[in-house]
Amino acid sequence: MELAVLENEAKAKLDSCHSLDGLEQLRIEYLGRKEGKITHLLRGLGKLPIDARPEAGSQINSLKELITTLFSDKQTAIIANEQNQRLFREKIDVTMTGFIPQVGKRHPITNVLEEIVNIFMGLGFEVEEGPEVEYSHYNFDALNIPQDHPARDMHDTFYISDTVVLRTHTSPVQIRVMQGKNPPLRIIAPGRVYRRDADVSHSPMFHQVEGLLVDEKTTFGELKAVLEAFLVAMFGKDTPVRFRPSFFPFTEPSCEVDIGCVICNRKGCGVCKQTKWLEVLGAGMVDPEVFKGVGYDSEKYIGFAFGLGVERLAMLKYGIDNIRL
Ligand code: FA5
Repeated sequence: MELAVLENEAKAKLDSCHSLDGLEQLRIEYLGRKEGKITHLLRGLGKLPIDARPEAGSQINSLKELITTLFSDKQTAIIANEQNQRLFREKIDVTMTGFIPQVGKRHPITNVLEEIVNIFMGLGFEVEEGPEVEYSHYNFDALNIPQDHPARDMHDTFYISDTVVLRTHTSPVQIRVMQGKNPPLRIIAPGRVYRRDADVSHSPMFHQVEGLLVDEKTTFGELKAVLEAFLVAMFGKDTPVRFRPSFFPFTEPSCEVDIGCVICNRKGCGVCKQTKWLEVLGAGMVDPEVFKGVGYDSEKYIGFAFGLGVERLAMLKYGIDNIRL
C-alpha cells in the first residue's frame, strides 16, 4: 500500500517537472543515498520479520527500478526539449532581407588621373615619379628660377627649411629624370603639389601631371598636336580649347591652355572668374638653360614640356563648381 502511494506520488511529481535542476531535486528526494525515500524503505527492511523480508525487498527493488527508469526517460525528454527550444531560438530565417552594405566609390581625382595616364601611355609616354618634399634646387634653381626671380612669388611656397620645400609643381621631376637618363625621353609624372593658394578654383594641395619629351627633332607643332590629341580624348572633339602665349622660366616659347568653362557654359561665372575659360595647363619648349644644367647638349637636343592641373580637368569633366568639393 505504502509503495503504491509512493509510486503515484513520484509519477505525479515527475509529470510536473520540466527542468534538469528540478529532476535532480526529485532524484535526491526518492533515490538519494542518505535521505531518499526508497533508500529509506530499503534500510527499513531489517526491521521486518525475516520471512516477510524477501517479498518486501523484491517489491521495493521493483519500485526502485521502475522509478530509476522513469527518471532516465524524463531526463532524456527534458534534454531533447531544451535542445529543440534552443534550435528554435537560434533559427536563421534565410528569407529575411539583409542589410545592404555601403559601398565606397572612386574619387573623381583618381578616375581623372587614371584616364590622363592611360591617354598618355597610349601616346607612348612612360610614367615617372618624384618626391613631394623637394630640394628648392630642383623645384626652382634647376628650372631656371633663381633665388631672386619674381616667378618664385607666383608659387606661394610652403618652406620646410631654407633649402627644402613642398614641391609647388611636378616640373622638378623633369630635372630628376634628365639627370638619370639620356634622350630620347618621353615621360609623364603625376603627383601631388602644394601652394599657399585657396579659392573656388585654387587648392593648397592639388595634383599635376608633368609631361616631358626630349629628342633630336621636335617642334612646337608637335607639342600642340599632343596636347590637342589629349584634350580631344578627354573631352571630345567639340570642346572649345585655346592656346595663349605665356611665360615660364623653364620653357621658351611658353603657352597656357584654356578650356571653355562648362560650369557656366561659357556665359561667365565665379569659377572662370567671368572669363568664360578655365586654365588647365602650362606648356612650352624646354629652355636650353635647363638642358645645360642637366648636362644635355642644348645644340643637339630639343624638347617640350607641359604641366596639367588635374583638379581643374576633373571639375570640367564632372561639372563641379568648387575645387574644395
Ligand atoms: C606650372 O606649375 C608649370 N610647372 C607648368 C609647366 C610645366 C609649364 C612644364 C611649362 C612646362 P602653373 O602654375 O600655371 O604652371 O600650374 C599649372 C596648372 O596647375 C594650372 O594650369 C592649373 O590648372 C593648375 N593649378 C595651378 N595652381 C592651382 C591650385 N592652387 N589649385 C588647383 N590647380 C592649380
